[in-house]
Amino acid sequence: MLSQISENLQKGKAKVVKQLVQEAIDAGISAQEILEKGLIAGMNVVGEKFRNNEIFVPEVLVAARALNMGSALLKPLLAADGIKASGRVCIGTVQGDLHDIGKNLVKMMMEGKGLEVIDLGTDVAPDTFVKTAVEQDCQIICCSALLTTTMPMMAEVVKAAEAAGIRNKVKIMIGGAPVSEEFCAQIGADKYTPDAASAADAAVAFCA
Ligand code: B1M
Repeated sequence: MLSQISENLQKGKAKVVKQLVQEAIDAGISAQEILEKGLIAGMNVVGEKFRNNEIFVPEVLVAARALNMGSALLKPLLAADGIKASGRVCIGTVQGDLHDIGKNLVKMMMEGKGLEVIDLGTDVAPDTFVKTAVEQDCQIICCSALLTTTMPMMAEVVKAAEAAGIRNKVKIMIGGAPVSEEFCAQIGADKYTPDAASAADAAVAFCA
């Protein structure tokens, strides 16, 4: 069932994906397993084909739409499964970068753990992250980047937090396909996590 979800997602068959996700839920498969082994597994194949020029932007977008339709069904279940935690987080994709699929998954997993998540969307300027953290009293700023050319904006977020005098009050978490542990240390951010589930766990630990 999970591989059928993955295959149909790759073909962009959003309605079929939605139906299969519902069937998987009804069959008692956990929301996290459906997300990781069905939807994200399918999107990873799409990413690989896009990289190899086997498919192009329109195919990627229909696959992304199928992922979103499937994950919408999982959202309330992830929330119900989650260990409740209290904390407020702001999240966004950094300036110059419009990729939001991974960021939305991180948001969903964090909400599933009971965190309040302020979604700043994509193409978010460093000052917007910092202004939001100050005004909304966020414990964590979460930055996502998918392009090697936009990763340096994460360093700008760290600098903006320092300049605003909030660096010791707010944790800065980073992630996205090109980001790494080494890069995190290099720019002075607090935590790199490779996937949405570990990002949510780390955020809960910071807020505890
Ligand atoms: Co873009 N794109 N794209 N793209 N795209 C990549 C990233 C690329 C690797 C494809 C390739 O191989 N050529 C490449 C980047 C190369 C590089 O920088 N070295 C690339 C490029 C070049 C571009 C454009 C420049 C293409 C062009 O126009 N010529 C352009 C840039 C636009 C812009 O941003 N300014 C572009 C556009 C697009 C689309 C619009 C078509 C679409 C985005 C749709 C959308 O997001 N709404 C798109 C997509 C879908 C991709 C690929 C195929 C898939 C990305 C994705 O959603 N993956 C991608 C290829 C690839 O990754 N193999 C590619 C699935 C998602 C679940 O994974 O986002 O990594 P990911 O998130 C994971 C983890 O990384 C982590 O959790 C998630 C789930 O576990 N995570 C975090 C993410 N954020 C986190 C934050 C955290 C912690 C964990 O803490 C805060």
